[in-house]
Amino acid sequence: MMSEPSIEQVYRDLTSGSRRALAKALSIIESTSPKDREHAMWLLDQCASQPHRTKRIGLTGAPGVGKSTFAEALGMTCVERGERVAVLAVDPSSRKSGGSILGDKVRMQHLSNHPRAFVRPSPSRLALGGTTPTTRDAIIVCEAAGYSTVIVESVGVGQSETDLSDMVDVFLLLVLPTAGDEVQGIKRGIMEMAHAIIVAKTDIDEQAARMATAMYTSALRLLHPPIPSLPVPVLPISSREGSGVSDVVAWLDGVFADGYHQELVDQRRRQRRAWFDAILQQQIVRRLMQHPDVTERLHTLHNDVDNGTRVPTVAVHQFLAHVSLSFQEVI
Ligand SMILES: Nc1nc2c(ncn2[C@@H]2O[C@H](COP(=O)(O)OP(=O)(O)O)[C@@H](O)[C@H]2O)c(=O)[nH]1
Ligand SMILES: [Mg+2]
Repeated sequence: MMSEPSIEQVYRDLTSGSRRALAKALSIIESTSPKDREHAMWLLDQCASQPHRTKRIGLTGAPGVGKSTFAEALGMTCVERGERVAVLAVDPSSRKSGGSILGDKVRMQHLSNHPRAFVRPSPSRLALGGTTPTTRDAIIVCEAAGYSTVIVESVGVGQSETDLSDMVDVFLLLVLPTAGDEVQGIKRGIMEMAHAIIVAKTDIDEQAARMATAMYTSALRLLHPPIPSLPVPVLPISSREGSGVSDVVAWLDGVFADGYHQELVDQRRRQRRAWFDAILQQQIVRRLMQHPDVTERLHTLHNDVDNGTRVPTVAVHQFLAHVSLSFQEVI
C-alpha cells in the first residue's frame, strides 16, 4: 500500500498543478480531525503569500434556476481562452435529492473533464449561509493551485458569516424569466447585494424573458448598486443555447479590468477582516462554553432562569462577573 503523502508533498504537488493534490488539500481543510486541522493551518499559511490577481465569482439563485449549467458555460468560455477555472459547487438542495453531487458533475461535464478546470461538488458540512465554514479557505487553496478564476455556486444567502456575497468579488444573482410576482418575491436584500442580475433560461420563453429583463431593470432603479460607480446590469442568458454568455463575460472583463481594481482590493480587505472577527468570536464563545468551569456555572444559571428564580439580565451579569474572574484560565 502506498503511504500517505506528507502535507509538504501535497502542497508542492498542488502548486505544480496536480488536481489530485488539490482535491486532497480540500479534504484536509474540510476535515475536523485534529491532525488534519494542524495540516490545514500549515497549508493555508503557505497559501497566504500567493500574490496572484484572481477573480472570485459567486453565483446564487433558487434551486434549479440554472447555476451549475451557467457555471459550466461561463467556465468553458474562460478555459477556452486559456484561464484556469475552479468551481466550488456548494448546493444544499442538491444534497437532498440524493444523487445530486453526481448531478452537479453531470451539469458541468465538459468543464469537469477539461485539463484547465477543477470542479468540486458540495462538501458534507453546510452552514446557514449555504456555503461551508471552509469555503473561504477552499477558495484560497484553489488560487494557490493556480486557478485564477474561482466560481462559487450556492443557493444560500443567509445572515451568517458564511454568506457567499462576503467571500467573492462579484456576486451574480440568477433569476428565472418570469416577471411580476416573481420579481416582488425576490428579497430586496439579495437584489441589493448583486453586482449583476442574470435572467437565465431565456430560451424557454423569449417574450417572458424580455419582460423579466425590463422588470428587473426598473426594480433596480430604486436600489443602490453595491459598488456605487458600477451600475448593476440585467443580463439575459440561455446556457442551453449559449446566448448571452459572452455578454456576461464581457461585463466581467470590464469589472476585473483596472477600473475597479481598487474597489475590489478594498472589498477583499473588508471581507478578510470580517472573516477574522467572525471566526474569532465564534471560537472564543465555543471554547468558553466548553470549559468545565463555565458549563457548571451555566448549568446553575440556566436552572435559575428556567425556574424564574433569577431574571435573565441578572443571570448574564453574574455569569460575566464569574467569567471575568476566571477569564485567564478559561481562554
Ligand atoms: N431550457 C433551459 N434549461 C436550462 C438552462 N440552464 C439550465 N437548465 C436546466 O435547468 C435544470 C436545473 O439546472 P441546474 O444548472 O442544475 O440549476 P441549479 O440548481 O441552479 O444549479 C436542469 O435540468 C438544466 O438542464 C437553459 O439555459 N435553458
Ligand atoms: Mg447546482
